[in-house]
Amino acid sequence: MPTVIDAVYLAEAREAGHWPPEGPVEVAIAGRSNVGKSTLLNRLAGRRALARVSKTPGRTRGLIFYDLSVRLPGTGERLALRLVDLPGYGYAQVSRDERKAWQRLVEGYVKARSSLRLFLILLDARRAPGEEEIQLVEWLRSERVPHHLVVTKTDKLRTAEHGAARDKARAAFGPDAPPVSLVSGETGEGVDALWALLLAGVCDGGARPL
Ligand SMILES: Nc1nc2c(ncn2[C@@H]2O[C@H](COP(=O)(O)OP(=O)(O)OP(=O)(O)O)[C@@H](O)[C@H]2O)c(=O)[nH]1
Ligand SMILES: [Mg+2]
Repeated sequence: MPTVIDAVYLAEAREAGHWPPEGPVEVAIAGRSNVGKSTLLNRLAGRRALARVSKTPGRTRGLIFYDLSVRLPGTGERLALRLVDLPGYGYAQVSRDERKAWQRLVEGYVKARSSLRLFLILLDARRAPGEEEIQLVEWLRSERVPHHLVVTKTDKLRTAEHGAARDKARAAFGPDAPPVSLVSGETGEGVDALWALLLAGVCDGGARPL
């Protein structure tokens, strides 16, 4: 796991096009409302309260950008990386218009952002993927955006159930299912392995050392 030297809030974009200027390579964190996006982001950053964790689902409306500076294990090289906390989807009380707004915002971001290297889709370990996740994966595939499933809240499962949770996540996406990682934002389990995957994903795409 890399050492996170610095982690700071950069900006929130509530409208398509209002993105901060492109800079370091970006990893987007998406998923259903309340799935644990902000909690995982804090874990990755090694900070307790960088991103706001909410008791009320559906709070985050914009895309929130955080800049991290990390020291890579082994070489000690420094790398700038941006994590993007996406607004949650699938919250029952959200209107059709709000749903459309989410789509416009996220699609606009993905299409506009050449620095986007990896799109994480979080799934609750206790739920099967829904129509939203299936459509999102299909769309990311068609846009040729590298993406990865992250099953989170694994602390809610017994260890013996982890394999089944991975299989359940993959099964919904057919033979071309994206890779799956298992994590708990609460305990930090699986976060080292996820970091390794992020670094492989961003470095392959030509990450810019500081
Ligand atoms: N047990 C457990 N609880 C978690 C985990 N991750 C998040 N939570 C809890 O789930 C709730 C939602 O967490 P958030 O990180 O705010 O979820 P979010 O996906 O950012 O939510 P929105 O921004 O509203 O879409 C909080 O009460 C967290 O404490 C986890 O890995 N295990
Ligand atoms: Mg959040």
